[in-house]
Amino acid sequence: MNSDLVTLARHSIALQKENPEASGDFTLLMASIQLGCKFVASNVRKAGLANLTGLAGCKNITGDDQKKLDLIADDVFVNSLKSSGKVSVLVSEEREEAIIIEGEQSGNYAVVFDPLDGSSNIDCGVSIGTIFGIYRSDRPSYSNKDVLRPGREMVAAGYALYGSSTQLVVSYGKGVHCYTLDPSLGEFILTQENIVIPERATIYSVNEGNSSLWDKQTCAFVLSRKSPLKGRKPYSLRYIGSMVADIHRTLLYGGVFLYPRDSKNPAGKLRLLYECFPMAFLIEAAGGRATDGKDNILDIIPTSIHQRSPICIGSRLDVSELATLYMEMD
Ligand code: AHM
Ligand code: MG
Repeated sequence: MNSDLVTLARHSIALQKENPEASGDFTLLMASIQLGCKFVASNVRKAGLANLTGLAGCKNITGDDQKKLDLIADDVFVNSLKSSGKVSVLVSEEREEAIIIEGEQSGNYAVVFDPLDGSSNIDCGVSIGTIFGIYRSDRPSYSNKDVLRPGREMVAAGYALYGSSTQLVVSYGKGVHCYTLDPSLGEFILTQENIVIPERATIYSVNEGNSSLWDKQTCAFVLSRKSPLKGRKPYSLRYIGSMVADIHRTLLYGGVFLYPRDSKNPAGKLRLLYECFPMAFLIEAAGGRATDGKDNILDIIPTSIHQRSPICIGSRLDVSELATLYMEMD
């Protein structure tokens, strides 16, 4: 039995030892994110028992039906992050406007998050997650501008996966680390350090039911995975419909996950700030790549907090092949 437990706090403090500017604020901010994740994990586990499944009866800003757990998760993260005293701007998928925190409760970070991603899967017990990205925000007056910045400027990003176990996957800029919740201790314990994504793998992940609406580059790319050139193996299709679960598999096993633009959704479906950016931040830190077809996802400058983006993300060589198709086919 391992008696030298490396908790997330211990690990992140150790990683920051070389940073002379580290004040401990980031560790406190991460503690508030961990608390939110533990609360959501516990409620996801008992959702069917505690009457937490089903719709709340309202829609969010991007038109999705909100589930009861969407709203509970949102409240828990907002309260936990606000009370940390380390945050000045909060953007949640579930709220139309950014929350600006001024005065004594305010701090030097801005956090963007999707409190419960993949929530259409709650009622059937499929894995769901929380996604977050963190910017530093040192200005004296705080506004949306603190988060309308390229994803590359984030200082950390991560997701919690509420699956067969609860796992928190985080990058503080360099490396990607996985912490697993030990329910008996209530602590996230380091279980994988410096995860590296395979540079190619034979898995593709996309909602192929939309294929009649795709552009020709996406059609050609997906066809090239299923019917590859001689000598290459056809890829397997894996699609859960929960971005966190699909990206977690992609990070560990490699392959490519796509949510492309289509004729009904010309900007794609997934949200840039709190879905695409954090995932691209993690996958790049693990050696992979993320593109919208033309630009690296992390280089896009958002113009609004709920902006959508097409995304192709995963193993470097696979993603590069889609980027090449976009360059070659007009
Ligand atoms: P949500 O934020 O409303 O849960 O929607 C995002 C989810 C992602 O987790 C997932 O990748 C995608 O929507 C699935 O969409 P679709 O059902 O169109 O395949
Ligand atoms: Mg979402």
